[in-house]
Parts: sequence; structure tokens; C-alpha cells
Amino acid sequence: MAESVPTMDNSEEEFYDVPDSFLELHRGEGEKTPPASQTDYAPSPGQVAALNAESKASQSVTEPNPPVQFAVYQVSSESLSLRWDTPAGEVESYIVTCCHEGDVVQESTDTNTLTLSHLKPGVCYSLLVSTQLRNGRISKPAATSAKTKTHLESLLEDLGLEDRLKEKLSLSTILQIDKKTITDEPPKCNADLPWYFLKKLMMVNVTARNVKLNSTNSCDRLNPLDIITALFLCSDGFVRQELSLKMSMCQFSVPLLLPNCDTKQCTLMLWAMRDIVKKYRPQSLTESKGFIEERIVLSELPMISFVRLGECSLSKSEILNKLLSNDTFVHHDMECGDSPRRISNGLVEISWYLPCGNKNMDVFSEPVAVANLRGDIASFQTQFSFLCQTSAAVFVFFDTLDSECELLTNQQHKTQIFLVGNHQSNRFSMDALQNVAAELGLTNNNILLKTKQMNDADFVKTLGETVSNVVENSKMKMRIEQMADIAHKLGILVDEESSECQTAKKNADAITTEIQDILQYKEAELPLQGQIWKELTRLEKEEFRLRNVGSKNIEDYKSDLLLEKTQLRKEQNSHDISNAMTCFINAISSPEIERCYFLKWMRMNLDNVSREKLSDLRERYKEKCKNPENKEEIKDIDRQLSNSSLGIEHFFREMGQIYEASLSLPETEPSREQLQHLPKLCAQLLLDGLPLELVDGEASNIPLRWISDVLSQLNDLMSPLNKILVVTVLGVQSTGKSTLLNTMFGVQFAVSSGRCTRGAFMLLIRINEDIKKELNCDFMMIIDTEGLKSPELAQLDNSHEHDNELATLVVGLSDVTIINIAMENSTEMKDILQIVVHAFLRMKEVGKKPKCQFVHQNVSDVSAHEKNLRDRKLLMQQLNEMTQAAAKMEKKEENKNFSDVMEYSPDTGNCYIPGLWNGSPPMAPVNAGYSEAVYELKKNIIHVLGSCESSANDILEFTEWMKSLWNAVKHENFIFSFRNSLVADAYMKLCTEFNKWEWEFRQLMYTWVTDAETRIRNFGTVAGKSEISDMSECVKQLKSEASTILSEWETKLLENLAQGHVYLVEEYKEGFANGAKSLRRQMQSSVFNQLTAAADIRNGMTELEKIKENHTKELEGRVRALIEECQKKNIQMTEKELDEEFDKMWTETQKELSFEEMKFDDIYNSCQKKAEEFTRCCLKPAVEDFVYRSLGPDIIGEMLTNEQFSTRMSFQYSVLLDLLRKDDFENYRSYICSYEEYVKNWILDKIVKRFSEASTIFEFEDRHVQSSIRIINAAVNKAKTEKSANLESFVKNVCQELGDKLVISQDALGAFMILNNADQEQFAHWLTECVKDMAQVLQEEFNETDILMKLIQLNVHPQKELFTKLIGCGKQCPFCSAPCEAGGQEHSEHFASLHRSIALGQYRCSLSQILSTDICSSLVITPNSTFRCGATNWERHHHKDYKAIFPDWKISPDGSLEASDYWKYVLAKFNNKFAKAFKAEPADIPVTWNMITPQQAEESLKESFNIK
Ligand SMILES: Nc1nc2c(ncn2[C@@H]2O[C@H](COP(=O)(O)OP(=O)(O)OP(=O)(O)O)[C@@H](O)[C@H]2O)c(=O)[nH]1
Ligand SMILES: [Mg+2]
Ligand SMILES: [Zn+2]
Ligand SMILES: [Zn+2]
Repeated sequence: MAESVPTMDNSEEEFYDVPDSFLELHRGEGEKTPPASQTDYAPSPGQVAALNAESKASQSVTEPNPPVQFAVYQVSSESLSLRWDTPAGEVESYIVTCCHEGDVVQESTDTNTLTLSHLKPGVCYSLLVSTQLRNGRISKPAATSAKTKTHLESLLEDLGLEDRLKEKLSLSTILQIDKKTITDEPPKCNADLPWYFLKKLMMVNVTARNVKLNSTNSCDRLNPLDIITALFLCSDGFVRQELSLKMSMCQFSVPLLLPNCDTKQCTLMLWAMRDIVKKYRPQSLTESKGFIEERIVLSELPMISFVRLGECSLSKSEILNKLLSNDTFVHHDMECGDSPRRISNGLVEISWYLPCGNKNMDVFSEPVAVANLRGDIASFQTQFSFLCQTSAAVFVFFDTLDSECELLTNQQHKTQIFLVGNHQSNRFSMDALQNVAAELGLTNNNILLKTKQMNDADFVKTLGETVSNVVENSKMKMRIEQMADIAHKLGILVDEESSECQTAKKNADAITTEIQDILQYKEAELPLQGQIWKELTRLEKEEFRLRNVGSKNIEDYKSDLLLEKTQLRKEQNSHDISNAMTCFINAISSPEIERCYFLKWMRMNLDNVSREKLSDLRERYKEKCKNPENKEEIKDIDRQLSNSSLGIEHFFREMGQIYEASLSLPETEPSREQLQHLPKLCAQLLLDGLPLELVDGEASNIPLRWISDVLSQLNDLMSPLNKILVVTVLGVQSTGKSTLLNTMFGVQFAVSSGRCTRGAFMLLIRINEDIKKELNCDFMMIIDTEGLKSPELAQLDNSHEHDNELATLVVGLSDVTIINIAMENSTEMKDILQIVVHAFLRMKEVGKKPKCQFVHQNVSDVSAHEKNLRDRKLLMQQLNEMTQAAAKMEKKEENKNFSDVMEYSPDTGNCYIPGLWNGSPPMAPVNAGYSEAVYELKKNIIHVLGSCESSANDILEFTEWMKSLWNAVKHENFIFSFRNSLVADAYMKLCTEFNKWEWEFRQLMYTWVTDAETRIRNFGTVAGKSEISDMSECVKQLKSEASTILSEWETKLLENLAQGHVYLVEEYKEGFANGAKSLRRQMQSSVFNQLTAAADIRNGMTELEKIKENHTKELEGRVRALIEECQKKNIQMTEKELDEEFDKMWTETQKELSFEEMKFDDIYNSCQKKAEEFTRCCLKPAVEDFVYRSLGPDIIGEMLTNEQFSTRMSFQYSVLLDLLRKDDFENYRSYICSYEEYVKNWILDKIVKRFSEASTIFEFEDRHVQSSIRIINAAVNKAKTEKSANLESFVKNVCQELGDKLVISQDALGAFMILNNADQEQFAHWLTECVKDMAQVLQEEFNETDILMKLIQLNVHPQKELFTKLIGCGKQCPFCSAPCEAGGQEHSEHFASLHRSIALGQYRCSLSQILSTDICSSLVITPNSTFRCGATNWERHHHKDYKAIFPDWKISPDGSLEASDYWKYVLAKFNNKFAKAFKAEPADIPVTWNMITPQQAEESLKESFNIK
């Protein structure tokens, strides 16, 4: 410290008062040093407690004020920065005092900030600041305190890891995909460095340690060792394992003893290293080409340690690197290796030298561990002791030795000490060396000196020989596991001491120590997955494939299969849950950390158990596979491999079987209930990042219920963040697929040297918030698959089918499929491509479009991309050929090129990756080029995923895909069997949408036609408005108007179709578009016809009216004459006389004109009567007519809002469900035998039900009545303003206004017009009144008419319209008569969701008359079943080739086996009645049909029609 000043209790008190609170805090403590103890108020690191910085209000003006807002604003390990605000008064300067345990520093300044430096790290200081005025007076101090950072804290803060000491980094954090993953930006600040290192290391990039900021400021640079130490300190056990594993793959040294410079404790990194497995070939195995594969912490190896005493001019690490010929250790000549180490002194690193069995290459012929202590042994004696007790030899590097070498001489150990000095160092003293050597009893052999004559290479060689010597002769060999005991004795912690880790270990050991013989163990402890599960798989597939149906009746055969399955499930249930499984399930039910430790222990233990046997087998397998001649041997090894492999997947597989079997127990069975939580448990593990087996590669099957339930639980756990994107890898076996995924995503799929991955595994990776939007998903699912076999190998075990199934499944599940190709073997590649292309073709046919990425491995030339242009062309050509072949097989020959199947560009769709190892294993590090190329691929894949047009699938959709893909895969014919509820859903949505658009359009056209008809009917009358005098001209105009509207609509509908959500249903789009076009044509001709018809009628009417008009004129003339005559005669006639006279004349005239009756009786009536007459005779009928014309579309519209009528499918569903509920034979009979009539009645019934009580119809009517009244009133008002000459023209004006909407009978009007001279004003007044009354009368009338009566009177008949709409094309299944449900007007294929027994189509055996139970959806997949009918010219024809006879029908086999339960139930129930009705013998009902309950029937209906 700069300067020591008297402590605070001196007599300077008169200058300043210590604030009360400050005193209070320290009351009772040592008077001399007020802040003697920090414990009771020391703020936590980095925090600052401002104790009191307020000045007292009572201070007089002359009293100096202490500074205000005094605070510490920056803290480092050796400095504190303070600041304060100027108080009132004339301030000259400030005095800052800093003290800790009697050390006091005082500094003065005239600014408002001060940085105190050269402080001690991790110490709490009391801080005071006082103001000094010009007059020399000094204020009371403001006070605070602060703790400087420790070295560790300060480094962690620089790295942005300060919170991670407590809350450790976990795997899910470091593996998540975030923005940094794809941006590839260099680190910008220190806090970027650990992430940068992690990102690179997780991709096993050997450049990971080159962590340098772009800044030139060298004091900013951090030593890589500090970063590594910091990361280990901040990581949990699982991340540490991952770090160690990846570092050792890079051939970096890994921490053996990890120091903590704060606590001075170090920890043995035993757990962290447990995952490292190494393979090598000692000299003894060179001949036999054998090798040893071992978990390195369990290998008994000699360890050679290298330490330094004092300063040393030789670079120990550099020399070691030369010795091991790898960049194993960070040293000062590496990037940032010369930056000062802040926390990594005391670190002991370890690395291994492993021979490859080649004398010329191996530095040491036996494996050896090399340890390296960072820092001076004088400062790290614990570490040094540890090394002395564990190593075969310790090499001590030094420059100077003095007699105080107690450090060396005091050690109690058996290790050999070697002294390594540099003769050239000027501090070197031979005498001291000899003294120490004598003290230690060392011979010359134990002293290595680098002399002037030696260059580095010579020196390294000498060193190497010495080490070799030790290695060959030392008995001191030790497993790292054993070092834990020594660590304990020395007070060194061991990283697996936590109780979670220990309990987990105990649990795992309890299971695995029981394992003696793997095959026997599996049979005893994991019995459900053995032969039973394989047999179940066979039955499941046979249920769909029906290969062995032979001459049996199919439905009986299927029923038998079902019984067999039930029996096997029973057998599974008869096993008690084994001991091992009970332990296993208990252990994975423990809390998260313990569970993770347990699974890791299990994995390692099982690996150890099976390694010995397997690695040898795998190697032999690989060897034999090179030559497929060795068929029998390969087959045998393969079987052995499968028998003796045992991993945790077997335990999960067993769990799945236990669960699935339990589902066949009654729901209330306790043993079933106890297992209900298993899926959730497993879902949790998936979220933890554990790979879960999707396809069991041994049985070649997916336990569908188990996996679906796990995924459904997963969905619940994740919701609402449940969107996923799926990446899959496919390729030839053992071509590094798992390695590729592991490198790409930092994950741990099983990797090995032989055939290793079986089936398919899925794993979840979190997507970080910062790119969720871009990727539109929350998790990425990665699926690793078992290698596809080449056909030669596939023949051996019929695995070709398995390969095909697997490829189809995973391609169908993924958004991006990586196709891994090892270039060197192009025939193999071709065979695999065939499988893959096939899978892609199938996906295209079912509406899913995955993207693909070809990866060519082992291509290291920089010019690869250029050079391989030709290869890419060749690949393209081959892909095209394969597409054609696949298309032919799937009977989809329209696919000619690969690009027809999928979007693929040879340029961007290919990626070249150099070989994995840089050199020859085991000492080869991963090739940086490999890692970089994989990183490019990763970025590319993420980019492709980001631009995926498909909306991200959520977990439930994924599950749906998985189920439907796998069910289709179980069939012989995939495309033809594929049924997916998502596709069905999308199709249904499209139908619903289309129907809505269509209805909107129809409604529009109904209204338009009604209006047009009104216009035509009013044409040429007083109500006619048209300027055109020629009717044909008018019709022409209307037609062109109609065409315009129709065209507009057609365009709009086509646009709607193009924009609508058409993912998955693209193939149907065309059909809908055609439907729209044909609909337009139909509508056009119908509209034109209606217009022409209306015009024809109108023309006829005009003729008639002309005649009538003449007659009326005649009549009117005569009446006038009569009246005139009377007037002339001046005869006062009574009313009666007049009537008589009038009647006389009337009869005469009528006779003359033969004209029908006309009423003139109210000629003289009042305006009121006239108005009433006009209303009753002209307006009311017109309004009534208007209402009835409008009601039809209203009713249809209302009915269509009902789900049942929205699409043909939901209509069928509703009818069938209704039948089931009614449970009445006659209804079924009527539905089956007179389908159309039944459906018509059903619809009518629904309409009547809907409108008989509801007020809806009244609302419709009233709406139209009211709107009519509104326009009538408006017309009257308008006419009033027009000042008509007489009542006739007034009425004409009114009628003309109404002409657009109402058709007023010309007859009635003509009659009304005669002799009318009422007063207009009065008339108008009364008219308005009458119209009001009319509304009421109409409403009453409507109310009295029942719906059936109304329906008859409507112009548009809802029941007919609905029927036409819902019956669709009207086609029925040629086998079972199930009605077609395809949407759209013109569909290319008819289909029905639910087929039925052909018994219901009255099919029977011609001999026995027994009804046939066969169902057409089964018949079409039955190998040998045949039919004959008119269409085949009564020739026999295979059902499965029905397409040749009925090309426009698509009869899908049942998606699930339960789908046809509905009709099975019906036939079983009414068998006798049907037989009687059909005059046949009852069908032989298969046993299982009788067990179907009405609930199951209903379920099956829901499933078939995809109703949730
Ligand atoms: N020489 C070399 N070896 C590699 C390369 N990629 C992977 N390997 C090694 O090949 C072996 C098999 O790798 P895996 O990743 O298990 O191969 P896989 O394709 O997943 O194998 P299966 O799942 O059994 O079909 C491992 O020992 C890898 O280390 C490479 O590019 N070059
Ligand atoms: Mg693999
Ligand atoms: Zn059918
Ligand atoms: Zn159809």
C-alpha cells in the first residue's frame, strides 16, 4: 500500500465526526481498527453496502459537508473504483481512506472519482471519504465498504461465467442450437470465449483452443488453460465428461487434478474421464491383429509425471508435445499460451500414449499415461505428493536447485525421480544438482541434462528413451480409479463423491453385477422382448400382409391371428416383472440428477460387460463383411452380436413391452394401473436428452402404443412449446453416420467399430429463443438409424425388407434426410440409393416432401466440389434411373426423374467431408477439416430447415405420421395402403373450405337469378324498368352479366385454392380446380336456362296481356257508356238498380268477349277500399312469392352450418352413427338396400327437425317480409313526390319502383286499374296502413303453414339441393356399395372411408348360399382372392388387381385393423335378419367379431372418418 497513516482512532476527531451508523456498526469492536471483522456486515462479492452518505440536516452552514452518493462502481481482484458527488460548500479536495485489518491507505484527490489499486484479492475493505474545504476544514466522512474480487471471481467475471460456479452449466444448455451456431462469428469479447471454445470442442474441432480475440491488446488475452479450468469449474458432471471425451478425441490433454485457487482445494477428475474409451494394439498383439479396447480410467497403466521446480528455462509442455508428437499440452508458443495464467496453476493434466502395433510408428510400444503439473511444485505440494504416489516416474524440470530441496527429499513414495535440467541456463549449478542427487540416491540414469551439443530433437529422443525404459521395467501401474484412495488420503476431493452419484452407482451396480452370461441374463431378466415379441411382430405384420392365408377365409384367418396375439400378450403378462426391471424402473424414477447419473453408470457398466465379447465380434464381422463369400460365418457372427449385445435400450425395450402387455389387462387391474406412469417417465428422459429407441432393430418393429404414449406424454410436458423439426441420417452400415451426428450436434449416439446401431434412435435438442422464430420450432429431433446393408449381406438374413421399412419410416418422419455416402464404393452406394429413392417416391405420393442432403465422406481434396462435378452428374443420372425403377414398382410411372420426386439441386444438395482422423489412430486427433466440413453441413441443414415451407410439425403430428407410416409399411404395398389422419384432416379441411366457397357462390347466384327473373317477369310492364324494348336483347344482356359474375367467381375460387393451406393435399388441388371449372359450366348453363325459361314465359304473358288489355279497354268503354247513358237519362238509380243494370251489361259483354270474370263492384269504393284491394290482390301475392323464392337458399345455408352437412365424409359419418344409435335392423336394411331414398328421407327429416320448432324459419320469413315492406313504403313515398297525373300513373310509379324485387301480377293490377279515380294522397295514406296489416296477416299465415308444406312451395328445394351436394358423384364401391365420399366436383378417384362385408352387398357362396363375411378393403390385399362380374366379363380376376377393372376407384386397406369393426359389429348382430332379408344362409361370423362392443363400433367409425 502506498502510504501508512495513523489509524482512525487518533486525535483528529475534532476535524470530523464518524457518522452514527458507522459507529454503531463497529461498536464494541477493537477500538484500534474499527472495521476489524467483516464477517457480520461484509457484503457479498461485488456488492457494495452504502452505509451512510447523508449529511446531517442540523449542520450549520460553515460546517463542511461530507461527499454525497458515495459508492463503489467497479470491483476487480486488486482494485476498487469509488465515486461520489460534490457536497455544498467550497471544496478543495477529498481524502479517501481505505482500510483492512490495520492496513490503512490514504489518498487525496480533487476529482470525484478514485481508483484504489494494488489491493489484495478477495478482501473486504472499509472505505471513507471526507471533504476538505479551502479553509482546511475536513468534513465527517461518508463511508462504505467493498470486497475485492478473488482471482477466480475476477476471471469468471471476465468470461461471463460468474453465476456458473453455483448454477453449473448443463448439457442441455451447451448443446442447444442458437444464433451463434449458425452465424460463425469470431468472438468479440472475453465473455464470448468459453462459448466459442465449447462450440468448437463439441464439434471436436482441434482448433478449439485457439481462442483469441481480434483485439491486439495483449493484456486482454486469456490463457486457454484458464478458460479450460474455468469451464471445468463451472460445469456439472455430465458436461465435464463431455468436455474430457471431446478433448481426448482431439488428442488434447484432459484435467486430472482440477485446482480451485479460491478454496485451494483440488479435485480428482475421475468421473469426468469415465466416458473415455481407448483402443490400441500393444506389441504383443501385433501378430494377431488383435486390439485392446478399454475404458481408460479402468486401464492399469504406468503414469509418467512431469513437474517443474522453481523457474525453468525448458518448456516442459513443448517438450512433452514433441515426445508425444501431438499438440497435447498448451504451451507458451501456442496461441495465447504465453498469456499469464490466472487460475490454472496447480492444474494437473493427463494424456495417453497408445501404440498402434507398428514398430516404426510407435514412440512407446506399450501404453502409457503422461501427467503434467502446471505451476511450481513448491506452491502445489499436494498435487506433487499425489503424483509421487501414483506415478511410475516423476520428471522434475528445474534450472536451479539449492540445498533446500526438502520438497524432493521429504516425499514418502516409491516413484522414481528424474531430474531434468538445462545445462545452458546461466542459473544452472552442477554442484547443487550433485548434492540433491546424492540426497535422493539418484544415479546418473536419473539425471537428464540438456547440453550445448543437444538440439531439441536429440533431447526429446533421450527423454523418450528414458521414459521407455521406465515403462518397460516399472511394476508401478495403476488405474485412475485406484487413485481415488490416494487422493482421499491427501485431502484431495474426488468428483464422484456426491450422494446422487454414489447412490446411482450402487443402483446400477446392483443390476449389472448380476450379469454373467448375457444371453441367459436376457432370457431371465428381460423375457418379454425375446421370442414373444418377435412372434408378436410377425403376427402384426401378417395381419396386414396376409401372406399365409392359403385357402382359409380371410376374415376367419384374421380373427385367428388376433386370438394368437391376445394369447401372446397373456403370456407376457404371466411373467412377473423381473428383479432387474424393478430395480431399473425404481432407479429411473429418482430425481433428475440421480437419474442421469444412474443411466450413465448403467451405460458404462453394460458397455464394460459386453465390450470384451463384442469388440472382438464386431471386428470379425467387419472383416468378414468385406467378403460376402463367408455367408455362414457372417450370419453366425451377426446372430452372436445380436445375442450378446446388452445396452440400456434393452431395458427400455422391456419397459415398453411390459407397458404394452399391461394394456390388454382390464382397465381396473392394479398391475395395469401401476404401470401407467411409465410413458411419462420415458418422456422425461427424452427431454433430458437421452436417445430413445424408436424402431427395435432386432425385432424390426415399433411398439406403437408404447411409443405413441411416450410421445403424447412428451407433448404434455413440452406444451405449448411442442414444435419440432426432424433431421435423419441414412446410409450404408459403418460409414460413420452416428459419428457424423455426434460431431454435428455434440450428442452421443452409440458409435462403434462394427455393426452397432440397430433400428433407429431419436433424441431431442433444444432450440434457443434467439432463433426459434427463424426455425419456427422449439426442439430439433435427430434420428440415428442402423446402417443399410448391401444386398449381398441383406440376403443373409432377409434384412432387405427391414432396410426398406426403416428407410421409408425415417424419410417420412424427417424434414431433412442426410444420406451418407462413402464415395469409394459406388456399387454399394447404388444399392442403398435405390432404397432411399424408393422411400422418397413413396413420400411424394403420400403428400410429404422431405428435403435431402447427400454427404460424401472421406473426400478430402480441396477441389472435391469441382472435380466431383462429373460424379454429381453420374449420381444424378443414377438417381433418375432409380426413380424410374422405383416408380415402376410402385406403379407410379409418371415419375421419370429424381427431380419429379423431390426438389433437389446437385450443387447445393451435396456436401464433401474429408476423413475423420488426421493420421492413423489411436494417436490421431480428429481432422480439423472433418469438423469444419461437418460444421458447414450443420449450418446448411439449419438453413434448409429454416426455409422449410411445411409448418413445423408438433409432437402429436409427428406421432400421427409415425403411426400411419408404420402401419402402411406393414402392408405389402405402401403407397396404396397409406392412410394418415393428418392427410385426411387436411383433405377434410380443404373439402369444407371448398364447400363453403361453393355455397357462398351458389347463394350469390340464387339471389342473382331471382333478381334477374323478377326483372324478366316485370319486363315490358309498368314495373319494368329496362330501357331495352326487346326482350331477347334484355336476356342477352342478363346472360352476359351472369357470365361476368361467374367468371369473377371462378377466378376467385381458383385463387382461394391456390392460397389455401394445401400442404399434404397438393395432389388433390388439381381435382378441386377442375371441380370449380366444371361447377362454373354447370351453373352457367343452369342460369342461362332459367333466364331463357323466364323470358319465354314472359313473352307468352305479354301476348296474353295484350289481348287482355284490349278486352279491358272494351269493357271500360262499355261501362263508361252505361254510366253516361244513365247520367244522360238523368235516372236516379238505386244502388240495387245500378247493380242489376251493371250485371246485365257485364254478362253481355262477357259473352261477347268470352272473357273471365272481373270485379268492378268496388268501383266507387273509397280510397281505403282501393288501398286494401291493391294490397290484397297485388302486393301480398308478390311479397309471398318473394318470401318463398328467398327461403330455399336460407334453409340450405342454415343446414350447411351444421357439421353433419359440411362434407360428404362427415355426412356419411353422421348417418352411420345415427344408424348405430337407432340400433334397428329395418333402418340398416333400408340404408343398404335403398340408399338414395334413405338418405333423402334422412335429410328431409333433419330439415324438418331443425325448422319445426325453431324460430329460425320465422326469422327468415320476417326478414324478407320486412325488407319488402321497406321497399314498398319507399316506393310509395317516392311516387308521392312525383306528382302523378292520376291514381293510375301513381300506382304505375309505385310498381316501377318495386320492379326490381317484386313481381306484381299484371292481371290483378289491370283489374285494379280500371276506373280508378280515388284521391292519390288518401290512397297513399291508406296503402301504408294496409301494408302494415298485410305483414301481420302474412306472418300469421306463415305460422300456420307447417314446414313440410312450405318446402313444397319453395322455388329452390333444400332437400334436393342438399341431397345432390352430399351424394356427390353418386358412385358406390363396386364390391360393397359403400358410397363415394370424394370432395370436389370432378375427382380422379372415388373413395369411401369405410368398406363393409360384401355380405351386405348380398354376396354369398353360390353353392351354400352362405353370406360372405369378406370385406373389400381386406380382399384387395389378399394374395389369391378373386372375383368375377360383368365388368370382368365374368372372368376370374384378382381382387388385389382391382384397379385394372375399376381404375377410378381407390380402395385402401384398413389403416388400422379395428377400422372395420363397425360393419363387423352390424353383421354379427343382424346376421340372421340379413340372411332372411336376402333370402340367403347366415354368414359364418368369425369368433372375434362377436366380441365387438357398440362402443368399439363407434370408436372404429370415428377412426375411419378421422373424427376426434
Ligand atoms: N477412418 C475413418 N473412420 C471413421 C470415419 N467416420 C467414422 N469412422 C469410424 O468408423 C466407425 C464406425 O462409425 P459409426 O459412426 O458407428 O458408423 P455408423 O454408420 O453409425 O455405423 P452403423 O450404425 O453400425 O451402421 C467408428 O469407429 C468411427 O470412429 C472416417 O471418416 N474415417
Ligand atoms: Mg450408427
Ligand atoms: Zn367396398
Ligand atoms: Zn366419387
